[in-house]
Amino acid sequence: QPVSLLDTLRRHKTSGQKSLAVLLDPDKVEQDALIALLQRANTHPIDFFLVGGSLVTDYRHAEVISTLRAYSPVPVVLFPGNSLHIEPTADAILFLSLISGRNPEFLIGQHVIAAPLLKKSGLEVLPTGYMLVDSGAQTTVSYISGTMPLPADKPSVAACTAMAGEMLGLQLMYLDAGSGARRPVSPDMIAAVRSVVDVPIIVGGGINSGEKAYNALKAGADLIVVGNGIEQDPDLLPQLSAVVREINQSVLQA
Ligand code: 1GP
Repeated sequence: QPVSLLDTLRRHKTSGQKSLAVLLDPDKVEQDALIALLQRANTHPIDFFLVGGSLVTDYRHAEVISTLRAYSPVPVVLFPGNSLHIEPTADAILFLSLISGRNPEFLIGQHVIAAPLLKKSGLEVLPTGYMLVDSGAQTTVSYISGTMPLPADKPSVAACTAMAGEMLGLQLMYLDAGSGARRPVSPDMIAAVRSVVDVPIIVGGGINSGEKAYNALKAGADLIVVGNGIEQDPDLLPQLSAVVREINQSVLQA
């Protein structure tokens, strides 16, 4: 029986342990750079890999996942943009309902199409309330999904959205400023969501320094997702990994 990632995330949330996920965009990832990253991850651990994105032009999910499998025991979670992005060789899938938006296609439509495929796939399905947060510029995901992001300076709107998502039965909340966001989700917004829901909180988009990672985790994120930051500067991995480990050490010692 494989370990349930949802159980792991819930357990970590309860004990205050934080995690780091690296997002790999299958369009951009290069084999040599990926292998180098995986070797670095032996000394600077990563807890999860996310594979995907809102717009994928070269469907290389299987190839990327097979490299991950060859070099790393770290669980692989799909981060799909739509119902075409299902790759059964991953461990799990973020089954994202775009609750910050009002486009039925991304709230439930794509899910209906994906459901029978997911049932057969053996993937662990992680029901996730996905909240896009305005980052000052239009992101690919906002354009592709045809939705307006949550206003960045309205933590209470995010909090009510997350509450509703939890009441609807969603098991994780993902606050995303979008890939390459100039401004990450504010600690105030993360804290506002943290104060009203019990489910683990994922935060991503524009986290490109140890300080931003620390601020997100301290505000209440359980799992941070970093894509562009590490892609552009692989030396960021040791810093981010250290931030997560230091918080976890202090939790263990408390
Ligand atoms: C985007 O949350 C992810 O959906 C990661 O964003 O590439 O900016 O780290 P970055």
